[in-house]
Amino acid sequence: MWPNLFQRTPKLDLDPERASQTYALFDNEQGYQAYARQCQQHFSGTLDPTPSLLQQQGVEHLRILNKPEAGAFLSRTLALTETATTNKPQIDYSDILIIRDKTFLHTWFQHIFQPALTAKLTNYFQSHFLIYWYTFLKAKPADQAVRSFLWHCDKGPTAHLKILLYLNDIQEHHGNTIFLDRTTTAKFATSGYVFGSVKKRTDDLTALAQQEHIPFHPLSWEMQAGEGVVFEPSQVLHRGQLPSTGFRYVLAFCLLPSPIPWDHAFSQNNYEGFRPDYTWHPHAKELMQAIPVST
Ligand SMILES: O=C(O)CCC(=O)C(=O)O
Ligand SMILES: [Fe+2]
Repeated sequence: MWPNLFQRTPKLDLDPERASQTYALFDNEQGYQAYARQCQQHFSGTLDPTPSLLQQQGVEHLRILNKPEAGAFLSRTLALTETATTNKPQIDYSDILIIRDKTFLHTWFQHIFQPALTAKLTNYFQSHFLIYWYTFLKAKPADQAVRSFLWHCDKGPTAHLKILLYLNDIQEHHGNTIFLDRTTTAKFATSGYVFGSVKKRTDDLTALAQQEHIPFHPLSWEMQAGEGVVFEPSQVLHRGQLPSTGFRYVLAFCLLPSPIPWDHAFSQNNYEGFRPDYTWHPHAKELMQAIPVST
């Protein structure tokens, strides 16, 4: 088929001020930078001075669980999850699966946050960290990408991370997540693409990259069950790639600095995230108050 040469590229919503305004909102006005510093002051452990790939480029591919463990977690979870709670299916084609068994969750999360991963995250934040929220997503095959499946950064503080743990092999679904590193993203932020309106997101940044002379080298991996990516969602552009041949099961974690280790924060918080609706505390001091820091 001939490409439609007359089709005009949709106009992107560009505003170069928007990225710095968004970072200032969370980091300064909403107190998340001061919160991160406070958490660092509470930390008395040792840190590794060698920068990880995560620190260098804002995204790193990881083996988190071995394949049998990932398979066991997935089948056990699917058996425990009676009903999939449909979350805005018209928006991002994902169901959120609710895991109610808290002992099961805690055991699995301890498996996931092994000492090596915990050390990497601690090195990144230079403090303890906590699970701000987690979500278990079942993305269904669909052909029109929207929202998370278009290039975007997540609004939020600079000091925050996301982990996407893939629980089944890419060969089962052909979905994925694609990233641009922090340096490339900063160039797109200067061009005004980052944090534009959801309606003006695009799945193809090559034309803007060419126009702005931005080297364009997206990063992605052939994700196998048990592999994951950890990334800076507010500082690296990313987009999901919709599954086409089966369900894509991903366990996602949103992580923030913490004055106490993640498992204390998690268990003291009734094995729940700190934001059931996935929004941000209006001010980070409200989060600090919600964390049981023993003095
Ligand atoms: O589903 C994906 O692969 C991307 C999800 C995403 O944008 C996010 O977790 O922030
Ligand atoms: Fe995102």
